[in-house]
Amino acid sequence: MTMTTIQTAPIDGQKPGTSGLRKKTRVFMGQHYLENFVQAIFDGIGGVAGKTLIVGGDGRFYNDTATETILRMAAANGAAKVIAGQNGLLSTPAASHLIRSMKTDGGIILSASHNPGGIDEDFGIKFNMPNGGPAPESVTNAIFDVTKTIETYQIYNGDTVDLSTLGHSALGEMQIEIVDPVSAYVDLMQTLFDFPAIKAMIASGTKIRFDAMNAITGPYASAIIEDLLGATKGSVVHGTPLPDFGGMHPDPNPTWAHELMDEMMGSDAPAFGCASDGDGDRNMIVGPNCYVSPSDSLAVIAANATVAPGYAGGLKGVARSMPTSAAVDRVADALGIECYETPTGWKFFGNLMDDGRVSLCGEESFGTGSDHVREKDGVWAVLMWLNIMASTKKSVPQIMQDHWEKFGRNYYSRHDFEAIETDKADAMITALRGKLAGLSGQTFGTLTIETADDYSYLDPVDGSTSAHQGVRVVFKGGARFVVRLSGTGTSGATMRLYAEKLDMTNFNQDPQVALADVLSVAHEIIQTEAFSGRTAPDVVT
Ligand code: VG1
Ligand code: CO
Repeated sequence: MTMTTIQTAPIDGQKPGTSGLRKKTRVFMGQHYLENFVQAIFDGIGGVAGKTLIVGGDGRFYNDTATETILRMAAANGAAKVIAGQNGLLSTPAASHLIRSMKTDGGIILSASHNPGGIDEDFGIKFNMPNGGPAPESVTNAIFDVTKTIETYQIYNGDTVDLSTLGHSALGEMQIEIVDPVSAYVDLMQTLFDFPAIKAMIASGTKIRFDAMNAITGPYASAIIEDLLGATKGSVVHGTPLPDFGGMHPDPNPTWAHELMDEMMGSDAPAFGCASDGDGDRNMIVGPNCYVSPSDSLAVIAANATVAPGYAGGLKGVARSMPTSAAVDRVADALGIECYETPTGWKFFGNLMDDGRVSLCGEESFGTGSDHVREKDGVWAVLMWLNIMASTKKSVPQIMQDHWEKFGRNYYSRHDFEAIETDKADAMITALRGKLAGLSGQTFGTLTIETADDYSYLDPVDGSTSAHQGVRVVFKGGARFVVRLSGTGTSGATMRLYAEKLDMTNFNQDPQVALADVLSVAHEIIQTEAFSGRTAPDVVT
């Protein structure tokens, strides 16, 4: 047994953001960087002695080394067992499922999600609780506190670790189980969706394109969509997880999944197009010539979920992040179920799901999921859409048109201004906050401001409060814009500007045209150009 206590010292800036700690890969590769944070996780959750953990990641560069380090540190810290995905791979939703189904004490997920991967790109790590969901702020704060005082960490140096062979082994006293990353997840999906109906739809000629963006969902999508549901081989593209995602930016939005968008907007488009992100928790849905905004996707799923066997009993309630459009609120109203609004980040949905208040959750950032796990789930959303198409016998454009005719259309768009110098972005937000009190009643063209505030969330389950979760300005009639700074970036600050406007009669405008007045008032109030020098967004979704 070669268990070593290594002397270390606090490293600045190990504060988890919206979804774990994300930094440049080379930062994580720095001396003691990963080890300090892993020890802080262990200490922050009250130690891991006697506990069982799940470990896995999205396969990006450094995933394998980091997995092995975590195993060695878990062994030295007295963990009873670590269950790891083969070769260190697990999608985020699959990890969440294993944490829950194997009744473990939580898990560590290695991913920077939709951020690019590689030695010069991004890496990340987060802790998920025994419920399978991302650690809440109370826990991430405790972890951060440990990073500020850490003096030593424990690591086990004997023996080699074989991550490639399925089955049981040991590292010192700690048991290791290497599991197939895909099979348990595939079993779960079959309990939720009508596979025979989807299979029949595909057999009758419905063509699918799933762009896995060289990230983690390739093996999951091939097993489900090609092998089980019978889509032709090649329906899944970019299906092999690569350490640098083959240079792709694995963020499933129209900008980064442009190959898929080109195909779906072309003359020979498949009936259904979709993409997922680095770690498999995001999804984009596209029909022929018909991009589905994530907020609309959430609303459509809420309105139709009962077609899927796993949801046939109805939804308990729904939840959306504050910047997500109110399209789902209108569906919840019609269904007579509760709709909760939470801050950005999946960690805020966990309590609502655990408390049995909601079955379906979503974010405007291409995240949808349900209480089958405690993470958003890209492949799940794809299967839900396929189930809806198979059951309603409608195409994606028909589903959207019918939905808007019934509920109205919440025109929606997010504009991202990336890598603004941090002090400029901070000054911009500070100035904006300072203006809020005086805004209500002011008129800009045809828009009059009704309310303006800095969103603060009171968790109805545990009573905790999360303040400063985004500035929101609501106009008379319900149009609004929201501004917040990203908590997942690794260079500078990214300002996200979200705009929304409900239209009950005109459903086929370009969202950028429909929202032009809201966006222009937003920039007038924010003073974007004066503070940041930016005149146009880097990414529009
Ligand atoms: C972004 C999204 C947020 C999402 C988070 C993690 O956060 O806006 O909705 O929950 O990423 O998604 P931010 O703070 O950058 O706006 V994932 O798929 O990157 O784990
Ligand atoms: Co992700």
